[in-house]
Amino acid sequence: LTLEEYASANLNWSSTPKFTDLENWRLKVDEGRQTWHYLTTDEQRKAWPQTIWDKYSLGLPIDVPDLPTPTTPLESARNGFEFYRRLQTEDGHWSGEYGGPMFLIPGLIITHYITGTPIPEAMRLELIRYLLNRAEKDDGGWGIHIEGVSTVFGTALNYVALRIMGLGPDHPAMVKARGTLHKLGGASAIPAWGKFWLAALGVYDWKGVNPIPPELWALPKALPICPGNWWVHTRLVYLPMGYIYARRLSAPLTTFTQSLREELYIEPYDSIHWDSQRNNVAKIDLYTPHSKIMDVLNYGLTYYESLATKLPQFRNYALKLTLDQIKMEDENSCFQTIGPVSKAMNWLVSFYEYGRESREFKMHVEKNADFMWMGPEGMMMNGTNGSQLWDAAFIAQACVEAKLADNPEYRQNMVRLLEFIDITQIRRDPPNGDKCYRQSTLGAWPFSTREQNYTVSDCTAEGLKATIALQTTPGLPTLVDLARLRQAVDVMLTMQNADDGFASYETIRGPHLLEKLNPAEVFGNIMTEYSYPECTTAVLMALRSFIKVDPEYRRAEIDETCRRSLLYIKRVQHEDGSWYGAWAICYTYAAMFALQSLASVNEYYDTSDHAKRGCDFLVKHQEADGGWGESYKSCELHVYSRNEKSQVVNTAFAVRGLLEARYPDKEPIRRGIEFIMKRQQTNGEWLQESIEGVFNKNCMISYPNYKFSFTIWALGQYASVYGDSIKE
Ligand code: LAN
Repeated sequence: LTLEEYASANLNWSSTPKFTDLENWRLKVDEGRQTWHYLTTDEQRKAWPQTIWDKYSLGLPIDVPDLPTPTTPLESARNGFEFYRRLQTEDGHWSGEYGGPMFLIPGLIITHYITGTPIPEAMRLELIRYLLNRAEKDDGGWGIHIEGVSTVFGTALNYVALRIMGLGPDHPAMVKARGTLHKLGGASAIPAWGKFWLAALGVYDWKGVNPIPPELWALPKALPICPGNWWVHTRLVYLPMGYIYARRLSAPLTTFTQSLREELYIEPYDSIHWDSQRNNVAKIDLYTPHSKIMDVLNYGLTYYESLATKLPQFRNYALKLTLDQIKMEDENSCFQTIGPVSKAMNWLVSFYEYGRESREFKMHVEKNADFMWMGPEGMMMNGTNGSQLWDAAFIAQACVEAKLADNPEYRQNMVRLLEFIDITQIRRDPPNGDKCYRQSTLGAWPFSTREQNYTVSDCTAEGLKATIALQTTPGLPTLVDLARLRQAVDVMLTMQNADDGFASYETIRGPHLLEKLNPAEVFGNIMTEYSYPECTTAVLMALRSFIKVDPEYRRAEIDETCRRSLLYIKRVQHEDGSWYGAWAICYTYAAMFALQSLASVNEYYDTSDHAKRGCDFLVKHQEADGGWGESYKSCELHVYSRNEKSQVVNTAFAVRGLLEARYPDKEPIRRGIEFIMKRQQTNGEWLQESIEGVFNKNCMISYPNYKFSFTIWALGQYASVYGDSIKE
């Protein structure tokens, strides 16, 4: 069946349908590239047997022997790695799901529908299974991320995705979700990005969408409002959005979309006053309300829109600029784009601009696969094309700290890991870098794969640290030579901000005042880059480890950069001793980094008021069971929020922070370590607990590998400081 036929088939599965046979799924890896394949014949299955990491990812039982009960931290770390090393893929990295956000699958599926691109059958079934599994138990809706409460954004979009994939309106899950959507006021109050997708599908009127003028791309870079000065993710989402918006492109009305128009709203579609919907956002969804200036600007731009259609020359010129930018972004990222939102949108643009038979369109279809991940609950769309380099860099450093890297038994694991880090370093600058506002990439490490091709400050830093840590381990080869280490340093040295900190992908290019024009409603701090304690510490520590292997190279600049980084870390510490973490949950995560920065210049608990206050904050939040458990609410609310249960990952963060700062009382640290050891399973593994990561303050994202890398790291670090004994 085509998608159109599925969508109008109104399937009403009374019970759970049969999904796929999980034993047929295989993960293919190639230089970090991860794609899942569904085998359909016995021949294929015989030629390509299921691996243990396939089974582990799918939640199938794996046969891993029990290990002797560890009595010391290093034994525990070793057991952990005994288990974890079985999951290393043949190209040397550790794969893993990178889900969490619940607004990614809908964009992809809506684009499949609009472009008439069939969804491979196994994928369609598993996407359905995932969305059904991820529906809120009580009300059947979806939130902005897997642990959040149901919102209009999550519920309306995932409802549409399931309807497109073939669930009929009378399917019990659809009835329940629709009930929740209607209770929340219906889809008219969906946030801006939801309005965009629904309008593209033809079930929301473009009049109800605030203007997204492509003319922005004609502005000179000297103006702060030029998109070249925004945070790169925001700029690259609004790029294709502007194209689709300016041309008001919607899928043709069919009986199916007609029906959606009736299902999604609590009022008759034709009676909706679209002009009043532009600023209508459901209360439950709203995280960053529009500023007054934003409303005034939108008012002016709406007026401009009525002119733009009458003056097509300027609009067409702007569309041409937009297309050039999209083309450069597609080519520079091998059609993956920087992230999953722009991925679907750029694909949609390639359909309207070049057509289904074009190379661009076909490349986009092919690279969609890089974002799809099969987990125990079904198939999800990852937040990037994976977290390959990031996870590899952490486990490498953890293994060195826990004395696993120089263990001859693990030499093969370490060599393959180093080979992966080696090939993932980016070896060139993007062509037309200036024209498309790109940061230099030569020598940088990306978050996922080299092909994805984006510099990230702290990924470069962790990549460099991991390389040096492995290459200085006796018995391991040198694959990345000094010239390439220097290139990594060169990139980092271009990235310090005027406020002395380091941001994520680029330097801060526009004033933070631009946040007043944040149009997304559901995210905070997305308009410009910001400095972060995590990124700043990572770079600082990378530079400190670099000078040990190359003491002369650009030494004065390095020293100055480090000095200033420290000023930043101290300046952003809060009154209560805490630091806010922007990329994982939350205060425990940031404290681990910040305390490390301080320790690098011998500022410890006993010698530094900053370190002392940082430790006191951590210790104050230790739970009775010896662990730390922080909830994602910390990120949203900017106050430390307790999780229902202590978490091994937060505990590892906190313990590492205290160890860095040489907290004088061993007992809280020892109890944290004991907690991590107690949570370890008899086969060496740690089980998945609450979600670990975050972005833009309001959306959580999974880092399942942290439960291995940071636990092993903390265990190793404890042993380095106190010796390999857990005794009081
Ligand atoms: C990531 C993932 C990694 C993360 C760290 C390296 C951990 C961080 O220290 C720097 C920022 C970075 C690179 C980061 C930025 C924002 C990303 C790409 C994500 C959190 C993964 C998903 C998110 C992306 C923006 C999701 C799509 C949503 C939009 C709002 C466009």
